[in-house]
Amino acid sequence: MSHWFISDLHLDASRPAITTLFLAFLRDIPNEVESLFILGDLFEAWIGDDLDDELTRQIATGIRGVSERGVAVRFMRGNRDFLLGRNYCRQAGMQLLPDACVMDMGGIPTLLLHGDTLCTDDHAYQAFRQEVRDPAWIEGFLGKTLAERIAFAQQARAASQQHQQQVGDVITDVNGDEVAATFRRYGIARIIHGHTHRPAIHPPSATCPGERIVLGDWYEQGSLLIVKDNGDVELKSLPII
Ligand SMILES: [Mn+2]
Repeated sequence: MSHWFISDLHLDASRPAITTLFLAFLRDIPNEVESLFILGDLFEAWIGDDLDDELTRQIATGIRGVSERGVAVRFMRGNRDFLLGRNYCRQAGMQLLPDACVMDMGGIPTLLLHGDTLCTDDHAYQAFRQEVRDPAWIEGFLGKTLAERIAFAQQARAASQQHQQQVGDVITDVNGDEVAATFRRYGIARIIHGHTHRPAIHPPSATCPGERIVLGDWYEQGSLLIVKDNGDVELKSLPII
């Protein structure tokens, strides 16, 4: 039995090849896989479970097919789809995980994260995150009309792109001290996260007490991490069909 991990698909109607790749990936997951973890940013944007379009329906049907074959599908929210709620999870047959989750994986105490909380050098983003994760803000936002929410999402996306260009690569990556502090805080030996779009397996080092595995995004290809029974890992990319 193995656990499979993906994140940062950023599914969007404007990139149909990735939707096709993901639906084929879902169909091909062997029944022997114990669970599929989706660690956030499954969708490029999410403005509420009441937005029911062709893409969200197709993806819900595809994911539900996997869970009906006995593979547990577990979803953690990312910074793009942090409003994805229980209704959509139910529709897709996936279990909603809290933002930080400790699990034993192949005998290794492992922390699962989307990854944005590790990027503490990006002060502007962390301030934005704190604002929009406030329950009162969320309630207010979900009370707006669909048109208002779509306009907000477009504006937030444009601002985020501009911000990333301005601050550069170092600021948007994880902060080493925060990573080390996170290992100590949770007492774990491995972190698996996405968000930074920098797929890699970082072994423990003088400054970092555990192993950090970063999932890749689904832009030019897919990206998959397999954690086997014995804790061994395989990080691979999936070519666009
Ligand atoms: Mn992200």
